[in-house]
Amino acid sequence: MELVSRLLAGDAAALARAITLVECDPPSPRDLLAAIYPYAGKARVVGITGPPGVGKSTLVDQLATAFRQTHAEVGVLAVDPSSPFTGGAILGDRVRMVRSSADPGIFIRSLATRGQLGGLSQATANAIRLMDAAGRGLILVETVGAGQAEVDIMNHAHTVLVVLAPGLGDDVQAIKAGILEIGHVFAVNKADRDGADRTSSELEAMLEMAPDRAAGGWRPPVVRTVARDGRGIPELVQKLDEHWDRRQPELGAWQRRQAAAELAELVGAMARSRLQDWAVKSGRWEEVLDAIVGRRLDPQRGAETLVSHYLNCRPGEDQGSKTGGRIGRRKDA
Ligand SMILES: Nc1nc2c(ncn2[C@@H]2O[C@H](COP(=O)(O)OP(=O)(O)OP(=O)(O)O)[C@@H](O)[C@H]2O)c(=O)[nH]1
Ligand SMILES: [Mg+2]
Repeated sequence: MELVSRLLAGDAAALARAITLVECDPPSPRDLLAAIYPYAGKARVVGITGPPGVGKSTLVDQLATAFRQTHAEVGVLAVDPSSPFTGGAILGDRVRMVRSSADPGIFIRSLATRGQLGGLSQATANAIRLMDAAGRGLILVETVGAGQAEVDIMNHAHTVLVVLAPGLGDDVQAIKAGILEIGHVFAVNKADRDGADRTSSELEAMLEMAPDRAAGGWRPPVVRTVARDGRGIPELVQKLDEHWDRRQPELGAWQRRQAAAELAELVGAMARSRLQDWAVKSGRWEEVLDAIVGRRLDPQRGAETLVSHYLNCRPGEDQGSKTGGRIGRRKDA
C-alpha cells in the first residue's frame, strides 16, 4: 500500500488521510492498521483533560511548542466525544493553537466519530498508533468533559494532565472528584485570574486525601499556569517529564495491561456479534426471545442457552433444526 509507505516515511498528508479512515466508523481500515502496527509503540503519550473552557487547547499549544525542544516531531490529537464527524481540525482549536499550527514539526488533528462512545476510544487508540508509526515521538491528546468516554480515552496516555481553572462555579467539587483519580499531574490554569490560589489549595487538600496515590509513591503535583502567556509552562513540562521517568520501570507491565484490555474488549465485541448473527440467522434468537417474553425462560438462562448452543454447534452448518430440543420448553410441557 502506497499510503503505508508514505505514512511510515512521516508524510503529514498520508497521516491525515489515514486518521480520516480510522475516524469513519466501521469498518476501520484493518489492513492499514495491521501494516503499521509493528512500527508503533515508541511514542510517549500525554493526555490532557478537564472541564470545558479551562484553557486546555491553549495549554496544549504551549506544551507542543515546549516539547519540540526535545522531540523532532510532535503530534496533537483533539478528541471530541460530543461532536459528530469533523473530517479535520476544529476551527476554534486552529485559532487557539496558533503557535503549533505555524510549526511544520507539529501535526494537529481532531477526532470525532458518529458511532458509540466505545468506538471513539478505539479510534483514539488507532489514531495514536498512526501518529506513532509516522514518527511523532510525543503525542498530546486533548479531550473535554468528565464522563466515562473521557476516562476511556485517557487510558491511552502514559501521563494524564488534568487542567482546572478558577471560577468554575459550584460544581467544582464534583468535577474535581470525578477526575481526581485519573490525573498524574494537575494544572490550575488561568492563574492570572482571581481565585487561582483558592482553587490550587482546595485541589491540593483533595489530593492529600487520596491514599492510593501516596502509597504508589507518586504524589500528583499541582502547577499553576497562564497558558495565554506561557507562565508556568517550564515547571509543568518538568513535572510531566518526572512522571514519565517514574513510569519507565513499569512501562512493559503497563503496555501489557493496555494490550490485555484492548484484546478483551475486541474479543468481547467480536464474540458477541458473531454469536448474535448466528442466533438471528438460525432462528434461535426469536425462539429465545419468545420464551423470555412468554415468561417460560428468564433472560439469564436465555443468554446461557444461546451461548451453549452456539458453542456446541458448528456455526454456519447448523440450520436450527438438528440439535434437537426447542429452546425454553417448559418442564411440564
Ligand atoms: N485569562 C486567561 N485566559 C486563558 C488562559 N488560557 C486560556 N484562556 C482563554 O480561555 C478561553 C478558552 O481556552 P481554550 O484553550 O479553548 O479552552 P479549552 O479548555 O480547550 O476549551 P474546550 O476545548 O472548548 O473545552 C480562550 O478564550 C482562551 O484565550 C489563561 O491562562 N488565562
Ligand atoms: Mg479545547
